[in-house]
Amino acid sequence: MIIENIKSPQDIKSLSAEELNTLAEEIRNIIIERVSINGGHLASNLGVVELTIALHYVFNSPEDKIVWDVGHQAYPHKLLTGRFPLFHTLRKYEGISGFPKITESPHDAFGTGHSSTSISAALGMLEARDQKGENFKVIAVIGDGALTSGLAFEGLNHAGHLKKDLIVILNDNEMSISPNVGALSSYLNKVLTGTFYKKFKKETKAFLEGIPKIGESVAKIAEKAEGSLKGFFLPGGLFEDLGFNYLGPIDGHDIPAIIETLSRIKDINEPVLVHVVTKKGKGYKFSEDDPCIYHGIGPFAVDTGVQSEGLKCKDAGSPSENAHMSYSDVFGNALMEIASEDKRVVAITAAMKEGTGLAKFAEAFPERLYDVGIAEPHAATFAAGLARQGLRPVVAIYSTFLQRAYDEIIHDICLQNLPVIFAIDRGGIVGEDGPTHQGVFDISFLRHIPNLVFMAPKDGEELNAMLKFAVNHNGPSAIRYPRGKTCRPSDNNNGRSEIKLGKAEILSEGRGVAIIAAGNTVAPSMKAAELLKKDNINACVVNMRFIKPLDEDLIISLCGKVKRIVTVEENMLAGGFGSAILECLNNAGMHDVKVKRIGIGDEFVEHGAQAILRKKYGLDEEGIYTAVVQGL
Ligand SMILES: Cc1ncc(C[n+]2csc(CCOP(=O)(O)OP(=O)(O)O)c2C)c(N)n1
Repeated sequence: MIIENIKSPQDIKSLSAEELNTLAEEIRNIIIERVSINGGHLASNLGVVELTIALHYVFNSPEDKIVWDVGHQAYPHKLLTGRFPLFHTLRKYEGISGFPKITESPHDAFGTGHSSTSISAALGMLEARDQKGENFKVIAVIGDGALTSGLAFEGLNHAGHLKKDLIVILNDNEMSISPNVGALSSYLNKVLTGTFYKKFKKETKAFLEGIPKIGESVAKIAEKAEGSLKGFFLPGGLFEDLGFNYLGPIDGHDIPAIIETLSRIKDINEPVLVHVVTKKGKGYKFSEDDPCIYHGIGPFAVDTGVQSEGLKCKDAGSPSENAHMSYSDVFGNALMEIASEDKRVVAITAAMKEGTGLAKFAEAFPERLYDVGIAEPHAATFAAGLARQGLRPVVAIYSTFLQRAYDEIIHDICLQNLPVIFAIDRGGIVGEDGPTHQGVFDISFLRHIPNLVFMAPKDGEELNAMLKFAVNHNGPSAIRYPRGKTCRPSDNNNGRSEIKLGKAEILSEGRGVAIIAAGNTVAPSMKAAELLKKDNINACVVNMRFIKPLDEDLIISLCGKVKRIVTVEENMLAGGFGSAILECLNNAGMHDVKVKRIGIGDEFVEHGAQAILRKKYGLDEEGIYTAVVQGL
């Protein structure tokens, strides 16, 4: 195989066009095979195989910096930059990451996982280069989905002003995770269908001829290529108005065509945007047919395309089947039920309709579902506007992406006490996606905001009840739940008391020690209590339910019965839920009770299976058991 001899991108520069195509085929097969075993991002990677080969052929990484946006499409890049021998460890604990990571390879110019950072980061690198008098190129590769974010536009705006030689490759596959949405997407579509072609053709030629030295020859190539490459050069008025020279659209699966284009724009000393058209999921029938389902997936059978856990999005059951459904699906079903009775309820997603369990809601209430694109800050303030006028917006968002909307939550929603509901999915340890995606900060960054009511359900039934509570609460609220399946009610002693503002529930009575948990740490705490019983230790287990307001009465009343409290949270210890308990005890002058907090210390949580990571941080039943026993 050619790939076996590619130790660095230098090794592809001597390959013939035919060999480059064979290499593309090999890379595609390796990715399909590996993702079918390890899970990961499939469709986005299959779409950029040829583009990645061409980029590495033309530019000299790591001197030249290729900055991937989101980074979920960096598998071909990893394979071309010396990581083929390690590729079997993709996304495994202590293996290679599913995203670019600067500590993993000098070829990973910038770490990422959240979208729309590439243009800003690339521009910063260029500016640093010039400040230091260095000499290299910087290329930002951004998808049409990632381009919907305000951050990307802030970068474009600044780039147009600085007029550096930034190269932006727009990888347009007309898809975000689901089909891309919004006015920008329609604009790109118009460009693709050639609406503007005739009108601007002359001007484009004039622009190309205006490029010093190489301009004339580029214009000739453009003319020659026009027939075969379907409109080789078309102007993108929007980008030109922002100060970019626009080239494209070009076929992103035609390696010689991309190489030729990149070689010619490489030395232009102004911002250039190259519009590359690719097919998401390219080269694997199932992902070409349904790039949404094969965007990010668990293990699957290559010949049938069927995932071990059944395909997502389409198989959510009814609310009564909550046990062993995913939290996302429980949420989606519960919201449908609530929305059918309460016309005020609308749902908002930031390009994550499927992931957050809103696909069925979108089908049932298309006019009440807003997909705002990858625009979390806008999602929050848009919700504030809806709430201000009497609606009950439910913003479903992953914990990690909610980080983007911090100021909007404080300034636009909580300060005005507006009834926006945040359904915070993937709160806690998410696993293989790693440190960019772990949802371990939300308790710390939300629990100090005045007016916000903040809940965490112990299981699917409780999520359902909390959502109903939140919709009827006259102020902002947030419900945090984890990635994965819900547990059985029996895992939590069948606890099912009514949700009351700021009230916890005791699931297991005991003396001497109390384990206080919130959300998905309740079930392992109950299991730990079972283990403790075998040692004749009867621990009291509290399901806190409300991280804010905290049930201070209950905590203080516990102090009469216990000398030790263990708190358990899938969050940073700093400013987390255990800290809230400490503050409560301190305020009440309860200095005799010892508190042991289990959670994440001052470090980022690396990638790996959820179970491995929970064990590492002592968040599983053995860890909780040990923390109790060691303190006695
Ligand atoms: C801030 C943020 N919000 C949401 C996501 C989740 N997400 C990952 S990839 C993606 C779609 C990206 O679409 P595009 O940039 O067009 O890339 P493609 O997958 O189509 O190649 C989304 C919404 C994210 N990574 N970061």
